[in-house]
Amino acid sequence: MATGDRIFTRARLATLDPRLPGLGIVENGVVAVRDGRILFAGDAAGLPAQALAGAETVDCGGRWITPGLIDCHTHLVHAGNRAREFEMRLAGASYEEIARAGGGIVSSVTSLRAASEDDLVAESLPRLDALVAEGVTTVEVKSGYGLTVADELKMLRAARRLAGARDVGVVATWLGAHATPAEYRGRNGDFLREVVLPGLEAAHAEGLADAVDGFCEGIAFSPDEIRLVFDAAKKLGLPVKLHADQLSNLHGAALAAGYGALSADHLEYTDEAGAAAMAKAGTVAVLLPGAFYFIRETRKPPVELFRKHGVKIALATDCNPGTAPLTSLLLAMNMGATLFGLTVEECIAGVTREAARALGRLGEIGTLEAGKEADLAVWDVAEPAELVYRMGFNPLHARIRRGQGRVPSHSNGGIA
Ligand code: DI6
Ligand code: FE
Repeated sequence: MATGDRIFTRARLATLDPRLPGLGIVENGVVAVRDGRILFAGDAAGLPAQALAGAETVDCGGRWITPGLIDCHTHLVHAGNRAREFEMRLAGASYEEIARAGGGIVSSVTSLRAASEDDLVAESLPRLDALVAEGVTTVEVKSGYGLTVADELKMLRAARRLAGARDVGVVATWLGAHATPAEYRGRNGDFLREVVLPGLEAAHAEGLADAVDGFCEGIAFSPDEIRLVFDAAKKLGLPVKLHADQLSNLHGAALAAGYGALSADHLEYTDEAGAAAMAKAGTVAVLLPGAFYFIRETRKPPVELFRKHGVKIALATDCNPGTAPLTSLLLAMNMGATLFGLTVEECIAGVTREAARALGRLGEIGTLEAGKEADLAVWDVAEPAELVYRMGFNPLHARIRRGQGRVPSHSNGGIA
């Protein structure tokens, strides 16, 4: 047995180990780390004696440890904001009026194109820091506001650089088929042929695309157009995912499942056939309650159907300037519970194990199991439900990424 570098002791674990029921709770837990990976996570009595040799012991004072949180759907890299548009909407302006006044997604595209790669990194870091401060150790970031080959690549390069600027894992997703830019209005076919498909190849060649996404919607791309993008992704060997059935039911969930998609996201209008297809394909339902809340949607995703068919459910922020200016995964969990009726277990699994599954990274992250990356969040909470229950309060005590990170030793007032 190898020697552990660090052993986190006196902890209560929510391991999310799928072999255990519920959250996979271990009351008298320890996590032993070696070379940035979990050597052992479980009951202290089962800690291999050899793991103790030469290892630093970190006393967690009885606090809870979960896997590091994973935000599996964001548009974190963007430029500018749409606060003025929000103000106009509050004053009663319609989406069309805002678009005519130069607002909407077009304004985000204009800002993005004007920004340099350095600007994008600088603008995105405060948003990333907000996520990291809540224990996020992996974040997915999409392109989709550049809508030229050069500007989409610029977004993804900025996304990659975030991983170097902070100790966080970044999964980058090509979302060229997000919106049709003004210069291609009414010519989606040309836009796909001239920008989305060649841009995808360029992103892949530069190692900038871990997955491929699209926005399948009446105001965006049709199912047939999405198929073109997915066929190209498959040829490159890239996994796919889809913004599906957010505002209407174009059967995007079933389309994504037909391609073996990692996830289908939003899903407010998904029907039972869509849920059944997702279950069969193992496609994760990524629910985005922040966008539902912000656009004051009233139709909820069919959580009961997902449960009935055994579709795995993840939760994410959808952090974007138009429909979800949200940088709190803890709040997304609370919204998942209050707005969509998810259980505490579903919410916590949704930002750990199921989020990892939605990124195709479950073999590496998302649970506290031997062999995985030692990404941990240590919480000052008395019970896991508190992570979902509070609004606007951050009980993170420490964040451990690949075994590294300081755990303050101060007392937390008696939780231990
Ligand atoms: N779903 C959305 O709600 C948006 N994009 C997407 O794929 C909104 C994009 C925006 O308005 O900036
Ligand atoms: Fe989105």
